[in-house]
Amino acid sequence: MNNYVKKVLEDLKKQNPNEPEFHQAATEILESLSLVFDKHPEYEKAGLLERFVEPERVIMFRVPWVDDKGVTHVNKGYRVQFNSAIGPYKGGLRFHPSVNLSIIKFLGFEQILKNSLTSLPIGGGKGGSNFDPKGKSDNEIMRFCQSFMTELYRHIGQDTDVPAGDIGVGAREIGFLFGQYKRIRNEHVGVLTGRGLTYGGSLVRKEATGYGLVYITEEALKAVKDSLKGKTVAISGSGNVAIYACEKAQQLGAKVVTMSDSNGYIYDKDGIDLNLVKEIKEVRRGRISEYAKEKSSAVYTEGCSGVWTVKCDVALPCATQNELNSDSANALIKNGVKIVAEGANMPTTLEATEILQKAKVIFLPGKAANAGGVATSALEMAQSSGRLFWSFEEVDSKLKGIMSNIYNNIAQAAKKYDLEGNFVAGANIAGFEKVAEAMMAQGVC
Ligand code: NDP
Ligand code: 2IT
Repeated sequence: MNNYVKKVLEDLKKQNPNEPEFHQAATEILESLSLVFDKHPEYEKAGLLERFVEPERVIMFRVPWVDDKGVTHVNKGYRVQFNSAIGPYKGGLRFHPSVNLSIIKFLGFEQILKNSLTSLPIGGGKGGSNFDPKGKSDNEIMRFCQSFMTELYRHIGQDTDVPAGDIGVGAREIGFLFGQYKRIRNEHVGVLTGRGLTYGGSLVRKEATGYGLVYITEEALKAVKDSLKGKTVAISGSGNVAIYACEKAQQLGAKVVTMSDSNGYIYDKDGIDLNLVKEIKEVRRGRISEYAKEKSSAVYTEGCSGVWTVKCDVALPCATQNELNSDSANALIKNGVKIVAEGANMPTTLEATEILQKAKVIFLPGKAANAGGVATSALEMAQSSGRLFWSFEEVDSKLKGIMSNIYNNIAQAAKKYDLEGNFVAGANIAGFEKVAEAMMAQGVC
């Protein structure tokens, strides 16, 4: 590894102890960038990498709220404004009990390069809370969101920082967060994306991450003269990304046989009945195990990692970080998997990624493969600023174009550095080149 890059990575680990997820993301990214720094000694003089790995701003705050029984709770709130070189900070909010600074920093760091890959003018940020929305009433969710926004509002803005959804933050939460922002600021602006269609949202945003994931998967298969038609697909998760990845894969003629949640997974030999999944997850807010109770062709198994032992041609991890480890990678390879595309952020461990790449499985990293969500968020921002509302077809065709462009850019960047077929390196390099150029142009800041 380039000596400068190595030193910055070592210092990062020393200066940010107890942040394993941030170390993991930084290790993958910096290893890929080593060759870029060999070519650009001027970057070291400008302290570019030290600046790149340090968030511009980290905001941490208390979120007090009162439950339906009158009991007061306090959660931790975060917003990491990582990099604004190419545009206002942009990235989702995650509400999940596991949320901590390390997780928000890894997500924010990835987001910088992901957003750059979309070719749209958005910087990188991420936020969230260790609040657990599961089992809470709508009123409790509303009070929590109002309290969260009562602090966050002063740090965000349509030209400053534009949050959106992520795990545990969907249409309901975005609505409550937006309502509170509007009330405090007296401004109806595009300060959050993923808004409802009646108050400034964009068509296709709900579907965008899953659809985009499948569009880029199809693009990668096309490059090897193949397609999704007739393929067996394993999907993990049963949330926003998983549901719309399943929908588009089915539309393109694939058979999706699995979905999961944090308790277990279902295998349906006849192919997933997506209407039933939507009813269980989007309407009832239930568990995926209910599917097998209502569908005789399906089997439910406790534990979520077993999903990767199901025979498939295409694997789409769409749940959470580090859900696909070396054992899972080996099981997928043994069953003849052809392509793994990450719908979630960093779902594959570093070791599993290496195993898959060595076995010549096409591997599309999350920052490229799941960029369709944030790209469509940027399209929502454009519509908000222009006071416009584009048709479904218009947004969908832009999304398709963006995903195809991302595939070509990451393939070419890998080729340029003699790493053909290494889409991890390609995505990191292609994403970084634009950010580096913008940072250099703006001086030491
Ligand atoms: P949702 O909250 O809609 O769904 C999350 C799904 O993943 C649920 O099925 C959930 O199961 C499962 N899951 C969450 N945490 C865990 C865990 N610790 N172990 C096992 N399963 C888990 O979130 P999204 O679909 O929006 O997000 C999924 C992934 O995609 C995340 O990594 C997110 O960062 C990424 N992503 C999301 C984008 C978006 O636009 N929404 C854009 C790009 C990436 P359970 O219900 O049991 O918790
Ligand atoms: O990880 C992600 O890219 C998201 N959760 C979506 C972010 C956004 O701003 O739409």
